[in-house]
Amino acid sequence: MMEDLFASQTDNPTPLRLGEGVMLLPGYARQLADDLLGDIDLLTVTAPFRHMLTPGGQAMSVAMSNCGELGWISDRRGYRYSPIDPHSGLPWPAMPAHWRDLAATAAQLAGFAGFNSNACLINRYAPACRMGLHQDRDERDFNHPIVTVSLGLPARFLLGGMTRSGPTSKIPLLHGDVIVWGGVDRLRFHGIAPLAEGLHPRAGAYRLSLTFRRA
Ligand code: MD3
Ligand code: FE
Repeated sequence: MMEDLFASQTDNPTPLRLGEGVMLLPGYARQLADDLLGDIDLLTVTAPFRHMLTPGGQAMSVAMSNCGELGWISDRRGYRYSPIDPHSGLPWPAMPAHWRDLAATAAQLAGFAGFNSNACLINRYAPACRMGLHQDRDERDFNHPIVTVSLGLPARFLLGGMTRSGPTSKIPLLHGDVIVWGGVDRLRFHGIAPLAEGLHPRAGAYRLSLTFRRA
């Protein structure tokens, strides 16, 4: 009985509105999570996780890879999207069709019909890894939403406002949670608090996030 309740919640979660353009779909990707983690293992044979350099020359604590037509990269020359993985000199691996479909369906549930992502940044957090407050503004058209899937260890997501200073709210993100960010909230400052130690039954000592974008 309880299992049925949870199953239906996962299939058809009640979207929680966290802001005018921010929708949390709790557990929406939970049933796909094992497949997604297996796909990540395959994709990162071709495009291994690496610690990119900030423009200031510091290695990021989060390890990153990408799939899709374009991948987000950072180095001393700045932040940008590239069709080529600078590590291998090869195109990024293709985005699995079911990944793109998951992002499009989640966006639609949140009220953004027709989201056709062409870039997926794969972030891997080990304990103590963090992502400082920033805006995502390397994309061409901020009218497209961003869809994030969280896998593995739980994280505390920090949601700020339109400036770097000012209060942030902390939102727990759990294995299988999906968030859609768009509209007036697309350019909000956001980050991830330092990851707590832990072991996840499927993902081990990591949190992985998939961030789908129209670059
Ligand atoms: C909130 N990643 O890759 S979710 C990033 O979980 C990034 O790995 C975090 O921030 C992670 O850039 C946070 C993604 C996210 C993306 C865009 C947003 C959150 C957002 C835009 C506005 C508000
Ligand atoms: Fe971001």
